[in-house]
Amino acid sequence: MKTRVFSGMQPSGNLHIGNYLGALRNWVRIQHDYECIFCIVDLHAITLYQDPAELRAKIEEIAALYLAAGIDPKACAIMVQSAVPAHAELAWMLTCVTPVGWLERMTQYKAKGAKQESVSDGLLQYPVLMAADILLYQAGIVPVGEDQAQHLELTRDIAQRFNSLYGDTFVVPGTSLPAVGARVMGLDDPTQKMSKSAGAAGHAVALLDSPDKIRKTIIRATTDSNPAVDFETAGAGVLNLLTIYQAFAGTSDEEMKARFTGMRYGELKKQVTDMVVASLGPFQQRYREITGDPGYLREVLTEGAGRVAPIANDTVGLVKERMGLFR
Ligand code: ATP
Ligand code: LTN
Repeated sequence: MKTRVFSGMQPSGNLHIGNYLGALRNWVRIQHDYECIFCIVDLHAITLYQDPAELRAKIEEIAALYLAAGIDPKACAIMVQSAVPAHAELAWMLTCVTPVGWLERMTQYKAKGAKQESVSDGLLQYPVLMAADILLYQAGIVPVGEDQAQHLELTRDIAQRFNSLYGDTFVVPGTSLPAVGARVMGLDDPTQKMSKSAGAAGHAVALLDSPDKIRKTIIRATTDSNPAVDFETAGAGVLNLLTIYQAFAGTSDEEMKARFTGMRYGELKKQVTDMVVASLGPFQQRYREITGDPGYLREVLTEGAGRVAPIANDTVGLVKERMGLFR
């Protein structure tokens, strides 16, 4: 049997090049090597308030972006988390084997919680639901960006704790990070990771931004006080621009040095812009084609949920058996 892969994104904002380079692109690369499930994690999105009408529209937008990036719905299941109730059911069972202290230590919880006046219990439980997503399908590999590495470590801890309390039940999953682009930084502030929910103009390049908007965002990107590119002393902003170029172009480290050493920042930004615009063009064209047929999107999501539900239900059945719950 092929190893199973599971990953997901929250329908909580506009997908950006960090989401693409850190995760989505790698899903496309590995989709034929494994049995893949790609999820739109709407239950995660509501850990922070979402406008209901916007959330519903975003769910379909993310599905269309998965397809536009090249995910093949015949080879992979594309599904919405809330369409398979077993995600929430398993999350509760895992909550009961997870010490609160493990959750309070999560950096995402601390960062997102600090921005809220009042923090929902859901925000604290967020990584347990993520563990449920993965363990429900006995996934062996989880391709994500670097910011999710801590949550995956917690998933492994939860799986191991459950296995030792109740007997071998869950596959303990591995993390898969890309070599280049695992952590794309904000263009306005290269000390912060590029994030969907950051919101400030000039922070991110969204996958659906027009060429003109992309150009304006990259031209304004924070650099440093050097006059030109020097790989030894470059600040985080310049390194981030170089990473974005390298990730899209697939250039080796040596080629990057040969091409960019001594280049003035105006020219660097122009080359990065051209690379990003050229890479996103075909992607945006496919997105327009896909969204022209909303019936097709719904079909893909219904079929995806139908395909994975029996796997999810089997796991919940097994967990109920192991824990002594009523069957
Ligand atoms: P939010 O700001 O709403 O938390 P986000 O931009 O962090 O959103 P997620 O939906 O949380 O996006 O992440 C989806 C995937 O994209 C995850 O695998 C995550 O690791 C990856 N990812 C997110 N931001 C970046 C980034 N700046 N660089 C590389 N990968 C990223
Ligand atoms: N927390 C993840 C999204 C997510 C996920 C998952 C990723 C929810 N469930 C399961 C991989 C596997 C994030 O990117 N913010």
